[in-house]
Amino acid sequence: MTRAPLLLAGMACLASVLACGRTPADKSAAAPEAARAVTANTEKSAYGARAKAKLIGGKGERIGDVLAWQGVQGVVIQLRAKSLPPGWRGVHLHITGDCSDTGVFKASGGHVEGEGRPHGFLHPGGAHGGDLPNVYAYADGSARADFFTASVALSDLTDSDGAALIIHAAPDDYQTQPIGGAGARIACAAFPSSK
Ligand SMILES: [Cu+2]
Repeated sequence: MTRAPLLLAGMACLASVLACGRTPADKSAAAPEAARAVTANTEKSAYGARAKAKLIGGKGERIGDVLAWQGVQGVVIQLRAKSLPPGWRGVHLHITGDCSDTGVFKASGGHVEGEGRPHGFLHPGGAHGGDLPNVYAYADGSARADFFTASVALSDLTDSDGAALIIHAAPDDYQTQPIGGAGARIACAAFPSSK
């Protein structure tokens, strides 16, 4: 995505989807009110719109899927992965939907920065619009997480250059610049451009 100003001023919400907003299953009951709310808050993303991305590992092999789903207040991002190194791993949204440089994944660019704040949920001036909480990979390499962020809209992820979800080799400490000490990029999922 580009560095356009954020559509929402709030920090990313770290609470669970159930605690923080409506679940996707509530769509039918909430739809009339949701349409008005999205107009006010996200301007260009339709409530319920979705974008799917294939998660690839360091050799280009498919190791999972990422689904981004526009809610009323922000985006739910569902990560389903396997074959990761066990332990905590940093996860961020990067600015370009390009995973073509397999195993390096620098083509995805830097973090979605939003309003130009520094990286890190625990940085006093943070955070990047693309910051997400760490994910834990179990001993079998599998990881599952549902994230919610109010710092991006789905249309930011599917803009003219797309966006990528990157999994890093180390966990994000949420403070160190510029990426929380999360190290190398070990997996990449590119959201396609919708334009
Ligand atoms: Cu990153």
